Amino acid sequence: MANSPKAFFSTHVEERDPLVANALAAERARQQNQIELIASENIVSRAVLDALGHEMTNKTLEGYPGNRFHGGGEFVDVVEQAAIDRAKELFNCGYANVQPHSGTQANLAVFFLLLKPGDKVLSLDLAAGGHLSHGMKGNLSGRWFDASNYGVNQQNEVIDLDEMARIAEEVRPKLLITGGSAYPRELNFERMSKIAKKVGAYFMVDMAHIAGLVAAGVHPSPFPYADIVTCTTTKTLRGPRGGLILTNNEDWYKKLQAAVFPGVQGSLHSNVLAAKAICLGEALRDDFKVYARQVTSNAKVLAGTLADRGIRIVSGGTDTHIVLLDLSNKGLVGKQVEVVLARANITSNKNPIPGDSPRPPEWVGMRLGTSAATTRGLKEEEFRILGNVIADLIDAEAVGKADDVVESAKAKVAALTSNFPVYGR
Ligand code: DSN
Repeated sequence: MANSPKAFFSTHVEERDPLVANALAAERARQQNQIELIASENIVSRAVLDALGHEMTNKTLEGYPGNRFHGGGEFVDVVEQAAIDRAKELFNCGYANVQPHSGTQANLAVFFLLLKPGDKVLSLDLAAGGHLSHGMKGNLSGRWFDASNYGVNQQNEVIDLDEMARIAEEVRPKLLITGGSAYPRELNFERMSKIAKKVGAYFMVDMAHIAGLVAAGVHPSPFPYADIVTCTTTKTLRGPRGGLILTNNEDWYKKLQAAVFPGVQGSLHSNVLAAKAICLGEALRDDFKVYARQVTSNAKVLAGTLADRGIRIVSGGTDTHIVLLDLSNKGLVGKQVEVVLARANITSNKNPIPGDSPRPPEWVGMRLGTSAATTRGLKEEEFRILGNVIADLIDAEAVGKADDVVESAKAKVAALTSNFPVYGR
């Protein structure tokens, strides 16, 4: 392989690095041939991919638009400012920081802003759908801060707000957090903000999973109730990997800039800021509202179809894109079902459910999400088919007869994937 600059700038990955090229090609085919039901995933637009693969990735910058530590930032300023303006318009708030490299980084910046090591936080239990960056012991948030949890009511599996209020009185946290990664129901931000206020806590909403639903008005907005809001741009919002921080508290604007940079991050990811601007622009369009309504409608159909087939849905249903299954009455654990669904080209993940074992191999939960398949164009009819395919596989796996149904399940999935191609394939 020639080493001249000309060759360096013109040789594509297939020639330069066949190992990586093969993996990229295989991943492209996997995404085309599998139905993606992992709730945190989605499929970004071609325009977002254009930005992620753009030369803007070469630009190193620290600081904020118009006030950088390096020269040559004028075009990154354009995209970062567009992302800020669009995030503020989309979520109807006064401040947006669009630089966090992930949702966890965004949460860390909020901790950096509001807390000192040892301060108390109160967040949703991981098994009830919370997130590891809200105080899990293995995460910095749990190592450096004193975290307690609230959970869901044992009967209806919905967040027990009276219990949350009682625990908040007992713990007296400095920060009350809601949101997470596997809670399928609508969050009552108004009541939670009152609970926080009563005990003198700041109220933070991590809307990582539901940001797209909030943007489209399909889920209530955390504003005006939350003091501070974080999210990823990845999930229902359908953008690149990255985070956002939003607030209406003017006293925090300057401190938040410093909390992200240099508080918890160094230089920004220029090309990702361009991709964030694009996805936020897309989310302002009317067709995004149509997509978000379809996401929740599809989730209701999926939950209903599975319930009709005797599979227990945690909390009895869903208000979001998430459908959480309890496989215990089938005598199965989540991992078994994840594997059998994968054999039929359906991608999913095992997940704890409220009260589940702390050991992942013993989790009896399975989390499904409808965003990515909805982006492909699947509607209620296709989700009914998919629900029945999933139920067939679960029922067969429960009696050790998965081999009998995998091929027919795979054929039904193949019909869906070829009727609903991604990226024009
Ligand atoms: N929090 C993880 C999830 O929900 O799958 C990754 O975003």
